Amino acid sequence: MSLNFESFIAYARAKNPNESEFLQAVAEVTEDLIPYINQKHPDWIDAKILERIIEPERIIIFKVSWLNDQNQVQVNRGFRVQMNSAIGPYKGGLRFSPTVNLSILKFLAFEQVFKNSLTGIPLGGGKGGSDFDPKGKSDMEIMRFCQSFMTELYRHIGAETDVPAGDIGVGEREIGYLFGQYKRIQNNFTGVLTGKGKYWGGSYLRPEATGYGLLYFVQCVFENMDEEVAGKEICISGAGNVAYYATEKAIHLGAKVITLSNSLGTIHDPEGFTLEKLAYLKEIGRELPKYVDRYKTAAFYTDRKPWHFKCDIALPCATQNELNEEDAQLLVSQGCICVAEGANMPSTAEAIKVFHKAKIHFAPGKAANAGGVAVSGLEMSQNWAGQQWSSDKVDGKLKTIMNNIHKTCVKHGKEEDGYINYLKGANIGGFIKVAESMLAQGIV
Ligand code: NDP
Ligand code: 2IT
Repeated sequence: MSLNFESFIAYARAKNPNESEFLQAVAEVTEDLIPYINQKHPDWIDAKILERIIEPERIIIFKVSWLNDQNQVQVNRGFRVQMNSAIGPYKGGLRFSPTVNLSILKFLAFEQVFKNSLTGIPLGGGKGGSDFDPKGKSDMEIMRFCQSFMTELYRHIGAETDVPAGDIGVGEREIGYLFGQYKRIQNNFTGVLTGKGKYWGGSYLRPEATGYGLLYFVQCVFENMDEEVAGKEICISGAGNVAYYATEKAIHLGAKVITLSNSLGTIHDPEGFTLEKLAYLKEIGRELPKYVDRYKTAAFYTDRKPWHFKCDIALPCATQNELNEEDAQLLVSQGCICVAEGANMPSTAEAIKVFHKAKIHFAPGKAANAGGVAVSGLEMSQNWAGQQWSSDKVDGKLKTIMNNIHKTCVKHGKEEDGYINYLKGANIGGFIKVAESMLAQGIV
């Protein structure tokens, strides 16, 4: 007996109708896992390991009512997808965005299982959030929303059960309000959330970790081909946490970042961002058009994505499916040699096919953006030990983890002609430990 990809996807589709993002993630992973299982572990077929790994262990959906500044009642929906706890407590971010739905959170939780396994830290996978839109809300509205959200979520999480963190729309401010409410309800101070502030249990370098880790991974890719990142031109999308610190680290490494973007449009600065320009970007927040008023050599486009500009390296750092087949073709035709995902699943399945066909280096999010959750894992270790490590110590560990993830990808993804299929390497490398652990723990 052997597994068949088409039949498996038909099974997944029948079980999860209308969940296009989740099915996209399932297909992206199982396309590599099915041949691997058929060849190396046919015994895992009867154990229904794939059917089990795509089924969330638990999903919690709840009402979040809160009062806006006009004392009007607002109602949102809260979610936590507890996907897989075979190798550790559920771990993964919370996303606050009106685009949030179950399909998106299930895809994120599923990807998180493999990503967390790749870090080498014992972390299971989960994801959560709300359809709450933080844009335009006052600080007090954000606080009231977070308090109401945690008033339900607290009973489902815990330092040894499920440890949420940030994602789109959730940063240190939101983690603060969520943590304050958890502590007030439970009357204990534990590492139940990561991404905490540095004075109250947070780890140094957690804010920077995803962006910095992304560049450390890109460095490994270039070292592996006897090249270096210095002097390369980079297009980055997004202008949030991941994009910002990816740009900062790229500048540290001597590369030139020429684009950043958000839902308003794209800044193209042919002279490259500098640390001073980045500080100005922080000041203007989402108002990217203001940048070109100050820096006259730059232009702002509402109709062009970062992928429309010639570059050596592309780093999508905004959101899922932001880079499609046409964008991929444009990147390849203009000489891009490396695409590394800071965001989760930013490249469509068709775009990935273009990268693989052109044999350019494609580093999927579950490998390339794992630095964020890795430092979250280090934050948990510091909380358990009642310690706070120096920034240098955390940075050293982050570099080692990204290096190890790169090695795992090479080990499982190197093809006969020497091309490294990082996606295959990450999928198989992340899967083995989780599958073995599930089997060892019986049919649960
Ligand atoms: P932030 O909320 O800090 O920033 C998100 C950025 O992406 C904003 O500039 C936002 O623009 C832009 N963006 C979001 N949606 C869209 C869209 N539909 N079109 C154009 N721009 C968009 O989030 P993060 O930086 O934390 O997250 C970015 C990505 O990285 C996500 O995919 C997340 O899952 C992933 N990630 C995050 C990690 C972390 O530690 N934070 C770890 C690993 C992955 P605007 O403000 O206009 O909406
Ligand atoms: O997608 C991700 O890895 C994150 N948003 C970070 C998760 C975490 O628990 O730090």
